[in-house]
Amino acid sequence: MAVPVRTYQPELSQAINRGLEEPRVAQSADESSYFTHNNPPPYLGSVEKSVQDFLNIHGRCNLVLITSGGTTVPLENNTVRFIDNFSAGTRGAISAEQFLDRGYKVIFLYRELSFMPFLRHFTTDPNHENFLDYVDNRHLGIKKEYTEKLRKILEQYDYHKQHHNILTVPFTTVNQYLYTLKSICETLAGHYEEDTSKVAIYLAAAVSDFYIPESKLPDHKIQSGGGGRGGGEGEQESQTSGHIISTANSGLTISLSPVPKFLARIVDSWCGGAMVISFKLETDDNLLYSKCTGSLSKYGQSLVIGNLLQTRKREVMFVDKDEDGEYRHVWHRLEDHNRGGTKTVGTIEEAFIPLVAELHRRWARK
Ligand code: 9Z3
Repeated sequence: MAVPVRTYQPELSQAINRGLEEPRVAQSADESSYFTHNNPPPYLGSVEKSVQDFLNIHGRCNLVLITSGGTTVPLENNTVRFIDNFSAGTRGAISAEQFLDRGYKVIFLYRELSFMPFLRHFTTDPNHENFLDYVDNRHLGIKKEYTEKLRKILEQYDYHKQHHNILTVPFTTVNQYLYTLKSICETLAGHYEEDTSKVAIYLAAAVSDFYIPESKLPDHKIQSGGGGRGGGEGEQESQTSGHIISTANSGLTISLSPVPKFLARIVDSWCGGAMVISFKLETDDNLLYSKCTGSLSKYGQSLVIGNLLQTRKREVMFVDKDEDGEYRHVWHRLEDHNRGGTKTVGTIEEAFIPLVAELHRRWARK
C-alpha cells in the first residue's frame, strides 16, 4: 500500500503566510514552538487516514516504523534550490525487507524518489544494470539470465503486497518529515494503547539539523545578482528575505535556525513505550562512541546504532545500556558475520536486523 501523495513539488497554495507571528528561533528544548510556527503539509489528513486504515487491518501486530532517506531544506517557497542531507535510502530500504521477513508490519516513511524495498534491487545493481536491461526487446519477456533473480524478489514483493504488510509514506522537506513522523507516532500510540511495546521506531533517515522557518523564506527563486527584477539601470542591488540575503557584490548569505531535536519527544510522549532505535552518523571515528552515548543520555532511546560515513556498509556499532544502567557497545561487522555465521549475507543490514528484532522481542516482553 502506498499513500498517493506527491511531496517533491512545492505546495503553491500554501505560499508563505506573512501574517504569521515571527518565529522565535527554536532552542533544542523548545519543540512545541516548531509546530506553532511551521504549517503542516496539506496532505497530512490523508496520510493519517491511510495509517489508521493500515493499523485497522492488522490489529496490534509487531510493527516497525522505519524512516529512510535524507530531508531537504528549501531555500525558496517555489523551490529551485534546497539543502539536502546525505542518504540514498539504502539502509532503510534493506532494513524494511529484513523486518518484513521477520513477520513485522512496516510503515516506511521515506524520502520520495529514494530507494524503496524490493525495487532497490534493480537500481543498486553493482553492474549498473537497471530494470530495462532485464527485458528482451524482441519478445518483451525477461532475459533468461535474470529470471531467477526477478522471480525471487517478485515472490516476496507480491506476498507482502497481497497481505498489505507495508505502507509507504513519502516526504521531501524536513518540515514534511517532522509533521508526518509526529502524526504517525501519535496514531500508533492511540491504536496500540497499552501495547506500544510491540512497536519499534527505527530512525534511519538523515535529518537536517538546520532549516529556514516558513515565514522567512523568499517566495521566488533567489536572484544571483541581488534583486534582479527588471534589469538595467535601477536594478535592485540586494534581495533580502528574513534569513536569506543576496547581493550582487557579496554573494549569498543564508542564516539557518536549529531544528529542535524531537527524539526525546518520541520516547516520552509521541509514542511512549515503543522501542526507539536511532542512528548516529559521524565521519571521525574518535567521536562516534561519545556521540552515541551523548545521544542516549539526552534522548533516552533504547538503542543507538553508530556508523561512519566511510564504512557504514561494512560495520555498525550498537550502543545501549545494560541492566545496571552502564553504557555498553558492540561492533557488528559484515566480514565477521560471514566468517562465523551459518548463512553468508550480502549487506550489513541482513547481519544486524535479526539482532535488533531480538532486542525488540525482549523489550516487548518486559
Ligand atoms: C544514518 O546514520 C544512516 O545509517 C545513513 C544511511 C544515513 C548513513 P544510506 O541510506 O545511509 O544507506 O545511504 N542515519 C541517521 C543520520 C542522522 O541524521 N541521525 C541523527 C543525528 O545523528 C539522529 S536521528 O543527529
